[in-house]
Amino acid sequence: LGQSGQVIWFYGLSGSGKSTIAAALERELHAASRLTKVLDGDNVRAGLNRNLGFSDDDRRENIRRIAEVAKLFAETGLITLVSFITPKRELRESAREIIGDTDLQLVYVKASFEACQARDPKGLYAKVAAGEVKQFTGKDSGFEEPTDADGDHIIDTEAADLTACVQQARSLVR
Ligand code: GGZ
Repeated sequence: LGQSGQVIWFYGLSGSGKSTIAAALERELHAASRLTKVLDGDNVRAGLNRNLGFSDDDRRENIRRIAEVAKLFAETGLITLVSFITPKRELRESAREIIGDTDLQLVYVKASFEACQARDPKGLYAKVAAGEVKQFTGKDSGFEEPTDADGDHIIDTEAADLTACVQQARSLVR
């Protein structure tokens, strides 16, 4: 990608800890005078991708656009921290094709549906239980966990505390 940019792509269920880890890592990197950009639902689905919902086709287009934008940011030398569910292997592979294998680290932020439901940081799982959210990942829309063959990094947020999770992510920064 030129310069020294890279993309660290956190994926996993809603409430797994992706954005929390990305935000904490960004603070650490800023303290070390590194330039970063976080891409997440709050700044991409709210703007560039506001016309997209949660059908399989819309999720595919969501991820395609995010990968293209992440590539552009990384080309300018930014450490680009991406935080989206990215529920299917096919979607993760499409990001790999767009960004290129050497400049992309895929990181599965692992937490079970039950753990995410218990955390429910935004009250979304309660709405899901009440039948108010359709096509919800892990319920009526699928999530494929990586296999060993995918070679993705795994950060288990049920097994390690936030500090340890952030250090694990930090070790991926070049
Ligand atoms: C999954 C949904 C849904 C449905 C709204 N399914 O934890 P959050 O709330 O703040 O972040 C989640 C976000 C997921 O969007 P992504 O762009 O990451 O998904 S994907 O990669 O699959 O395109 C969640 C909220 O949007 N949300 N409805 N039905 N998550």
